Amino acid sequence: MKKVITYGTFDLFHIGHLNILKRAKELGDYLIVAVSTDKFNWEEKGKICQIKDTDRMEIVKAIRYVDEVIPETNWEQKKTDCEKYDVDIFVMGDDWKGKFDFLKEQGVEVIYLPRTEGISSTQIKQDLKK
Ligand code: C2G
Repeated sequence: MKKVITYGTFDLFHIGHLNILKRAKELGDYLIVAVSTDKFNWEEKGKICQIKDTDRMEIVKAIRYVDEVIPETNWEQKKTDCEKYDVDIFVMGDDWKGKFDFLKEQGVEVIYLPRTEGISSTQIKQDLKK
């Protein structure tokens, strides 16, 4: 069984999120998604989410392409997650291109997929403010 993992905030879940999860699942048989906690988002990304982390995890878990959801609490966990879950493929949108290539050293295939143009949680929030 080929296992795939990806990471994200998935705030205000939108088609860009769905597209990456769909394409990630197409690369294997089992998709694990690590969803950033509110604490991690605030402390490490300076992001305040509109949707709290427990709800974001529940929404992602309900997506048909997703087999398992885990919390993302720090930047370092990718290495240990890939070992712990016996991951074959690590996937991220190409806005992260090159940032996680170190995972190749532990035998994980690293794939950056093109982002979906014209949509982002930040854009949605800005539009709502107008
Ligand atoms: N994404 C996409 N197209 C968009 C928006 C997002 O393909 N229009 C992808 C991103 O590239 C990412 C995933 O959807 O792979 C989740 O995006 P975010 O929720 O914005 O996640 P981010 O803040 O990039 O956090 O450790 C990694 C971080 O947790 C990633």
